[in-house]
Parts: sequence; structure tokens; C-alpha cells
Amino acid sequence: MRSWSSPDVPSLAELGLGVGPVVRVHDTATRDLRPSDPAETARLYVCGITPYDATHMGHAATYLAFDLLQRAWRDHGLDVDYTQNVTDVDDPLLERALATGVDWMDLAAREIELFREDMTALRIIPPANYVGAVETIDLVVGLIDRLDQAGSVYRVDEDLYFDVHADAGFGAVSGLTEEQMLRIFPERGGDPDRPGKKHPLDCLLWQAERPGEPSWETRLGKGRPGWHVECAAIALEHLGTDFDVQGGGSDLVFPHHEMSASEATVATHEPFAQSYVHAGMVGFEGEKMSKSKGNLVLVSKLRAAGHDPMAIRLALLAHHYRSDWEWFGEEITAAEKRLAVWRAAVSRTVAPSGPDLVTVIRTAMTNDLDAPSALDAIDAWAADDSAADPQAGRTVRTAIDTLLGVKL
Ligand code: 5CA
Ligand code: ZN
Repeated sequence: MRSWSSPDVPSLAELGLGVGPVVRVHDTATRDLRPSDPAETARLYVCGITPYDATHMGHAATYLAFDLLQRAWRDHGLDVDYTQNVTDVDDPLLERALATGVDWMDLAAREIELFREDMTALRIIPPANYVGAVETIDLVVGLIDRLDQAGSVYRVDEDLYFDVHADAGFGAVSGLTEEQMLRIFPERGGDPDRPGKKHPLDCLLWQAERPGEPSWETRLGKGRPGWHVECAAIALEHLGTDFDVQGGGSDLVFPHHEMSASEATVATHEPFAQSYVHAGMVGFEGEKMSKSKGNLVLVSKLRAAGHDPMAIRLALLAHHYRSDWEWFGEEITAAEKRLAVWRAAVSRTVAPSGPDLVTVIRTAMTNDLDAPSALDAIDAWAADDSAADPQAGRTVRTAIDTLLGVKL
């Protein structure tokens, strides 16, 4: 499906500043920082939205994290091949459509369009391949066939399940014990207690048609794909195996990323991804952000209230992508102040050394995307009126655009 338009990402190398260091990011599977340094092209998959609601600050924070990763890779001289999915048919979407009396396809189309607008406003680099589940049914069927050939598929009533223990490495992404998995699984769409399953953690691959729900006629029968196998099929099709980074919010570590990785590995006999990178969860004043609590902080609402999208972006950048944090309303005011200070600072005719600050920003960003440290360094540079580099304003303005995506 259509992606959104890309922000311009200026090249620091073209300003004579060379390239940035190798990017290191935290890998959930090894619980360590890992260098990510492919030969030419970095391959990235990030789990996209389920389009039943508008983009909130948590979604925005997650997509911003992977935008920063792409900027750091590019600054190191790499191309990036980026795929993101849209879960445009799934239980939460169908439930919301039913509850609000809207056609599920119209609901999805409306929310996807709003998401595109929010991402464009926030200057988030778009995926080259933006792929919906609905347009991927054939790919999913193909992957389920491969899993079946590997002997890892079984039937419960008319539905198809994946035998997670067909993958000897099952559990390697999350590092959770079986007890922990069993606790989390039902909270995140799993059905451990369904009679007929071989193991409680086995996950749904194909759901046979249910009355009143959309379905597709395929050689597996009439039905629709399970969630995890969708992302596995899309990633394998567009990126191949053993791609550089599988990303999303930390709520996806288990079961989603664990299951997708196992399914892909059993089907291909190759690793799914090299690193699994997860953004922390954003809450609201001490609570989980959720529609039912009525406390969603929507990017579109902040924009409509007149807040500069670059201030929204700066407010998000003030938190390390891996930390869980809470949104409090005053953050946007602080970000607006910072934006004004920076805009004035880069407009100075002379300023402290630009290249020195660029080195500090690059070091911070390639050290697990440490945006808060980069912001601190820029604040200090903006407050310093001691030196006299006539090029500094231009250099720093470009670096902030290139590496942090903030247009001053
Ligand atoms: N469609 C699936 C992924 S295949 C899904 O999780 N959709 S979502 O709309 O619920 O979330 C979209 C992305 O935002 C996911 O990467 C998810 O991990 C992330 N996300 C969801 N809620 C939050 C939150 N409160 N804070 C940070 N990231 C979040
Ligand atoms: Zn996904």
C-alpha cells in the first residue's frame, strides 16, 4: 500500500564532515549492545499499526526510535531497506468496527491515512515497502505451506496451529521462562487454554471463517491469517532471512516477535533477524495509555491544538527510546522552549565549534540511539557564547536535521 512522503535527510559527508561511527543498538535476544554494520544496505522491519485508532505518543515514540536508527545508519554511509506492515485485518480492528457501526475497511483506511499524516508531520522516514495484511494473504498461505512441509502445523477444529517446539530455539528472543510466557500469552492475544492444542503456547496460523467476519478463499480453506505469521511472511518476502533489525515496542517481544522468529526459522532454516530492538512503553500520568481509560494522547490532537510537530518530536526525543516513561502535558511546553532556544542559537553569526558538537551528537546517537545525551550537548552548545566559528550555525542546524530529524 501507499507509504508516506519522505523528509529530506541532508548528508553531513557533503559538508566535509565524513561519516559517523558504526551504529550499536541494544538487542533484546542477547541483552547486549551489538554493532550493526552491514556491508552496504541495512535491512529493517518494524511492526506497524493495527489501524483501529489514531496514533498516540507511544506509537510515535516507537516509530521515532527506528527513524533515529535509520538516520544513524545513513550517516555511517549505508543504504536502508525498510519494511513496515499494517495489521489491517485482526480482532481489535473488527471488534472496534462492530462496536462503532463502521465498516472495518473504512475504519482501517481512515486510521491509516491519519497515521500517514502524523508520520509526515513528525518527519519520520517512511518504509520503502508499506504492506497490509489484506494484500499479503497469498504470502501467508505460502509460508504456512512451508511450515506444513516442515511438519510443524496441526489442525484444531478448522483452524491451523504452529507447533512452537518445532523450533529448537523457541524462547531465544524474549529469554522468558515457560511460566512467564504462559502468564503473558493470554494478555496479548494468545489462547493457552483452547482444547485440542498440543501445547498451550502453540499459536494460531490460520483462522477458519467465522460468521460475520471477513475471510479469504484459499487452498487452506476459507479464513484469515493469524497475526505472527503475517509479519513473518511480509518480512521474509521483502527483506529475506537474517535481516539486520526486527523492531517494535517492547509489548511485542513476546509472543509476537518470538513467534514470528520461530515460524520464519522453521520454514527457512535460517535466522529471522540479527538483532531484536524494542522501544519502551509510553504511559500517561502513571497509567497505561489506552482507549478504554480515555487517556490517549494523540499526535493529531496535539497538532490540531497548534503545537509545532518539531516540538512534539523534541518532546519524544527527550526520552531514551528504551526507557518506559509517562507523558505529562507540560512536556510539550518544555519542548517548545527548547525549540525556540535552538532556533535562536543556530541563527547566531558566530557560535562554538560546529564539528566538535557534531562528533558528540554522532557518538551519542550511535551509542544505542542516546538522544537525551545529544539534546544535552546541543543545549550546552546553545548556552555557550564563548567561541567564534562563523560556520557553526549552519553546520549544527544541518546535523540536528540529519541525525535527529528536527528541522529548525
Ligand atoms: N500491528 C501490531 C504490530 S504487527 C501492533 O502492535 N499494532 S499497534 O497499533 O498496537 O502498535 C503499533 C506499534 O506501536 C507497535 O510497534 C507497538 O509495539 C507500539 N506501541 C503500542 N503501544 C505503545 C506504547 N504505549 N508505547 C510505545 N510503543 C507502543
Ligand atoms: Zn508485527
